[in-house]
Amino acid sequence: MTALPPGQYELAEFPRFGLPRYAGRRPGAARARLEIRGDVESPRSVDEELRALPRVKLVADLHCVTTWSFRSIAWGGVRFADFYQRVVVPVSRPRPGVDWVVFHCQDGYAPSLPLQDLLAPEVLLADTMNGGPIPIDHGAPLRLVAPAHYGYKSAKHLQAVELRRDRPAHRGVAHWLIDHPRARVALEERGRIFPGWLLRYAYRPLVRPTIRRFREASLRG
Ligand SMILES: Nc1nc2c(c(=O)[nH]1)N[C@H]1C(S)=C(S)[C@@H](COP(=O)(O)O)O[C@H]1N2
Ligand SMILES: [Mo]
Repeated sequence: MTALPPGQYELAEFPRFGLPRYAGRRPGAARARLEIRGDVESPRSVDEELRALPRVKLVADLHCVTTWSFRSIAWGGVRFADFYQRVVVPVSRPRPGVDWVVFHCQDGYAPSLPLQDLLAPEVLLADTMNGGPIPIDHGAPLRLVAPAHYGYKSAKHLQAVELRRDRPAHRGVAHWLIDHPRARVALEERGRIFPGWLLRYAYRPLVRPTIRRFREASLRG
């Protein structure tokens, strides 16, 4: 097995994780459908179109910015690039210059990434995990899988994609200091201004309490 990226350590179990304020928000699983909106000529809700795309499988590691990684998760779904080129472009017709995507989740979480990064072949809209439907804790009914980016970009419980001509000024995930526009794992882009290696030490003590917090929230249902 290949080495972990800089500053990461492996967890033996796959935790439910996020910013503590999202721990208590548990969207009910529903059929995967996606709203396309933003700088497009024709905002639409797609459902059948999503199901008609070719299905792919991908085994990938998840790297959380707080330094834990969970390895070899088997995802199934459709490529984001296929969704963009075969559904978004013909159906919703993005306006010229669209180069950012904001992912709106059922729990209010809303990370964003450059469109260019999302067109990489390993970026999926996933609806299965390890051979079954994605469990609610891990993002049902549909989640983004973007293995080259820290976990905070991989939107769970997806409900809408917003296309934009610029990076949103709003706080989509958290304070701007901890929301890097690209958050590439290989370059240790954990946040802004502070170098990634320094942020390791700030984040690491938060891992255990956050896992506990999310587990307790899940048990309460
Ligand atoms: N909707 C939503 N997506 C989310 C989060 C969240 O709280 N809500 N947390 C993010 C963070 S910080 C990480 S590390 C991964 C964790 O995925 P997991 O809960 O399947 O381990 O989900 C990301 N996507
Ligand atoms: Mo994370």
